[in-house]
Amino acid sequence: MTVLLPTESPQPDATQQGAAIPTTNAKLLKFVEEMAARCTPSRVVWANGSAAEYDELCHLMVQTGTFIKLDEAKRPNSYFCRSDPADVARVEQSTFICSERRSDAGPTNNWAEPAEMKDKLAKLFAGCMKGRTMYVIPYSMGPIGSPIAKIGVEVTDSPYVVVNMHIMTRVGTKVLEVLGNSEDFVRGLHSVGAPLDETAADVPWPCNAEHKYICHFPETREIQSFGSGYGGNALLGKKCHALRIASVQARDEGWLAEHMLILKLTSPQGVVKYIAAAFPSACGKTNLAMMEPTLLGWKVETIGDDIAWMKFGADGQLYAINPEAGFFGVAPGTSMKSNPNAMRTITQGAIFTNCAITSDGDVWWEDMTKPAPDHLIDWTRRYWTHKSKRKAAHPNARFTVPAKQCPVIAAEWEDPRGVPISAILFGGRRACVVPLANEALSWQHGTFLGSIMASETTAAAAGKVGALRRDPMAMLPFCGYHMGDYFAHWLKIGKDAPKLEKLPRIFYVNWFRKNAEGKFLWPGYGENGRVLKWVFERVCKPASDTALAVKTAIGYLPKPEAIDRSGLSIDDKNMKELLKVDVEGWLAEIPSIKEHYAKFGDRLPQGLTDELESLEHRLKSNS
Ligand code: O2Y
Ligand code: MN
Repeated sequence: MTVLLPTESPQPDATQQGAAIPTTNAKLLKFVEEMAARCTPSRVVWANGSAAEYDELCHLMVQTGTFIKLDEAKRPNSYFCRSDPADVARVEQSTFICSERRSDAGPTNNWAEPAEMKDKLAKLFAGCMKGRTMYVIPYSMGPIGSPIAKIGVEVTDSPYVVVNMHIMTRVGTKVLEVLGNSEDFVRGLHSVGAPLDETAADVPWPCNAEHKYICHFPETREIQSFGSGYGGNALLGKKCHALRIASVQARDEGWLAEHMLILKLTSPQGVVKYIAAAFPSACGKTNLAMMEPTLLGWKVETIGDDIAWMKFGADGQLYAINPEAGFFGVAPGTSMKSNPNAMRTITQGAIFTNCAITSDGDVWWEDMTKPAPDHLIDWTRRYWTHKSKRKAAHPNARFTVPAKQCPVIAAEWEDPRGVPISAILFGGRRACVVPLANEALSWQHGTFLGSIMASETTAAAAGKVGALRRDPMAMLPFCGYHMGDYFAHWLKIGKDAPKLEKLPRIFYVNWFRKNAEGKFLWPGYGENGRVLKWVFERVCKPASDTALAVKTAIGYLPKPEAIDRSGLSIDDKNMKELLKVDVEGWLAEIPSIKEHYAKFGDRLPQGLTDELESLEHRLKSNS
C-alpha cells in the first residue's frame, strides 16, 4: 500500500507527495490528481492488492466499528458487517446511462445528459472525501494480461470497497505493469458521500441518505457513483464496469459481455463441455454454477457464477472468461441442501454483510440451518429469537469470498484464453407455458428466446406476486445501451461468426414448472444435472439429429425418454406435462411479447419480428 501523507487540504496534486507512486502513467496520474483535487481527501493511498494490505484494512475497520471479526475457530479470517438500513441493495431508480444521445440509452435505462449530470455530480463530489482516505484501486476484470481482460481504476473513500474489490477483482501493482502507459482503462470514481468533520465521530457504515447516483458515461468509459457503499453500487468492477460499460465495449469490438454463469460439465467418460447460462436474479445462478449432479459419474465445476465475457478465438469458437475473482453471493437461502459447495467456500476468508450474528461469534441467515438458532443479533442490531416474526438477515445479505476457495472451482477457471462455450442456456421462473427444456432452432431463434425471457415475480421481488416480468437475457438492469441495439448485436454475432457450425447452441430451461395443484413438477437442485446431461448430449450431435429431440413449433423439445429419469420418481404423465408444447399458452402470450417488443420501436431488429411471426405461424398451423 503506497500511502501519500496528509497535506494541507485541499490536496493539490496527488503526484507531489514525496511518496513513491507505483506508476508513471501520465493519464492515470492526471485522473487521480483531478479526483483528489475535487474530493479533497486527507490522504491518498494506492492499493497494491497484497494480503498484508487486506489484513491491515480489515483491522482498521474492526477498530472503527465497521467490521466485527468472527470467531477464529468457527470461521477463520472472516468478518461481519452491517450496512446502514437505507443502503442495502442496488438502486435501479438512481442508476443512469449518460450517453451523448438519449436514444442510445434506450427505453429500459434512466438517461441523463452527460454534461448536466457531470455538473450535478461535481457539486456533490466537491470536498466529499474531507477527513477520509482516498484509495486508488487499479484492477483487472479477468486474469491479468488475458487478451479478453480489461483494466479499470476505482478511486474510493471506502475501505470496505477496497477489501471487497481485493476479493472480487485482481487488484494492484501487476495490473499497473500490464497497463503501462496506456490510457485504455475505465475510470471509476466512488464516494460514500459523507465528509468527516475533525470533531464528528464516524459511523460504522457512512453513506448519503439524501443523494445516491450510479452514473455511467459509456462513450468515455467512465463511472461515477455517489452516496452508497453497497454491492453493485460501490464495487465498480462488477455491474458498472463488467456489464454496463463492458456491454458497450463488447458492442463496439464484436464480443459479448453477459450476465451469465459459466460451468464445466464432465461426462462419466471424461468428455468436457462448457456451458454459459443467464437467469434473472433469484433463479439460482450461483447454485447451478456449483451444483452437485445426482446422476452417477457426471461432474459440474465452476468457472464463474455471475458474469461471462465471450470472444471468438482464432479457431472460430466462442471463448468465455469469468471477469471476476470472487463471489458476491446472496446468503439467505444458501444451505447444505441448496448449495453445499457455496457453504464449503465460505468456511473461511469471507466477508458477510447484513447477515445475523450468533452468540458464539458466527453468522446465520434464513434456511442456513434448521432449526434456527434460539437467539441472535439480527442485521438491524436487535435481539432476535427463533420466535421473532421478522427476518434475522436482510433478504439481500451477502457473502464476499474468493472464487479460488470454491471446492469445485475448475482448474482452468483463470485460463487467460477462456473456455470454449458449447451451449448457452436462458431461463426464468415460469409456473406454466415454458417447458423444462427446449433447444432453439437457430442462433436467431435463440436470440429471440433470450429477448423474451421472463420470470414470474416472487414474494421477495417488488411488484405483484406472479406477474410476468420480462428480463431479456437477464440484462434488463445491466445493458449499457439501447436494448434494441443489444438484440441486433446478438444477431450480428451469429451472422458474423467465423464458423457457423462452431457457434454455441442455445437452450431455454425452466426448473419452476408447476402442476394444476400449484406443486413443482421438477425437483430442481442436483436433479437439474439431468437436463444438463440432455444439453451435453444434444451439443455432441447436429441440431437436426432426432435421436434425443423432436422438432416442434417452439424448438427442439427433449423426447420424454431422452431425459434420464433413473432413480427419480417422475411418472410419464408429469414428464409429458413438463415437456409439452402448450399451444394455447404460447398463443396467449404473443400479445404480451408484442407489447414488450413495441417498447424498442424501430431499433427492434427485423430478425426478431420475423421470429415472432414465424412462431405464431408455426403454432397456428400445428393446432
Ligand atoms: O444488491 C447488490 O448490490 C448486489 S446485486 C448482485 C450481486 C451479485 C450478483 N448478482 C447481482 C445482481 O443483482 O444480479
Ligand atoms: Mn447478477
